[in-house]
Amino acid sequence: MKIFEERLQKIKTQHDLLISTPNIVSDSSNGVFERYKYPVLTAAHAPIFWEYDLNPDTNPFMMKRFGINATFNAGAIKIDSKYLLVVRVEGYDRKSFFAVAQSPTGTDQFQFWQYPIDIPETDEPDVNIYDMRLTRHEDGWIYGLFCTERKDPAAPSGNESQAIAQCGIARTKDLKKWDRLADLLTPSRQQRNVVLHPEFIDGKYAFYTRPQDGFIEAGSGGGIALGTSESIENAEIKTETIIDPKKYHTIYESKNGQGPPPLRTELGWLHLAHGVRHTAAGLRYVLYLFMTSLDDPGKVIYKPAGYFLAPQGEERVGDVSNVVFCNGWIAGDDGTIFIYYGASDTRLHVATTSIQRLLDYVTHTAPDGSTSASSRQILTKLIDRNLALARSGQALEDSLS
Ligand code: M1P
Repeated sequence: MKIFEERLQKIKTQHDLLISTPNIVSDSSNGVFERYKYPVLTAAHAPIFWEYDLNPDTNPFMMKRFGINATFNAGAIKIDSKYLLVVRVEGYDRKSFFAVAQSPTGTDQFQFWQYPIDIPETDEPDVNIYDMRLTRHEDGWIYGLFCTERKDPAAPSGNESQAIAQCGIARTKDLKKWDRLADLLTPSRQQRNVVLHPEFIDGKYAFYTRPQDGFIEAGSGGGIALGTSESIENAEIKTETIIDPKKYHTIYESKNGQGPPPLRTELGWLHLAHGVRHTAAGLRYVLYLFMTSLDDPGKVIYKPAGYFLAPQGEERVGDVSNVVFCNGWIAGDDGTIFIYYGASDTRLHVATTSIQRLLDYVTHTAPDGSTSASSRQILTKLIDRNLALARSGQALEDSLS
């Protein structure tokens, strides 16, 4: 009894401190966004009553009975002034499920609702579900599109890794009760990172997809695609048109994927996506931005070169290191944008910025010129302009040193 009580008290004190510690800006050096000192969610944020049996008779040593390994890659939405995340929660058993975490500020004090979300199954049960994108659609529903993963029935005997990823679809009004719709049908045998566009396009539901050849490799899949479906209850895309291709010697050389649903802005649809490239140390995942036309959401009109946000410091290390991944952002009423990004498949961080800054960033950062010479020319032009300003007395001489 003594062990139980001592441990419970200690665990409770640590948990209370974790939830109540205010988050503070730790880095605003690039002028584009602010990073924060603490992750907004970690495995340690899981409620104590999820991990422990709180009955001293059945758990005298106050042991964990259901371990939470990681909390990351969250869909995001604001309802009634609450910042709500549908978080990918992964247990020690490697299975992911979804749970809602709520905050009054968007940057700290996130607490999980009592129960994880009960996502109904289709006739073909999911083995693993993850990475939900929340879309408040103009039809009045909130949709959650997520990856549903099952073992590939064609896997050769002894191959316990070969899997098929597809897009599951559920909808809700309150994030509490969810209806499951049929999985999305597309021409691709594998799909991940599917996102529902918030508005109808030509009267149809529109989806960003990521066709891929294998479970990991996008291969001939090409990049981020756009496709439409007459129905959402039995959604089927007949044609996927690549709108943002992967490309040699870029940050999205190996694969890419739409992040959260795009934001409608005065200049166009603002997209946040992840790009992946191979390195000698494995895959590196970074985030980038691009913009598509309001008149033609399939047409990219701005695309800054390179990454917008890359893993830094402790973000670089985790179960799958060198990864940042974003599937949720929230546009606040005052124009603040909260970007929730998973770090190395382990924990969840937030970055804040404003719509004005993001528009400035996408419209004034040069596009990728595809070669070293082009990058050097872009930089040389900037240096020329700055030196001319200094010579004319419009820039501080000492800013040139
Ligand atoms: O492990 C990194 C990421 O890998 C997948 O993303 P993608 O399909 O683009 O490779 C997803 O499993 C994602 O959850 C994960 O963060």
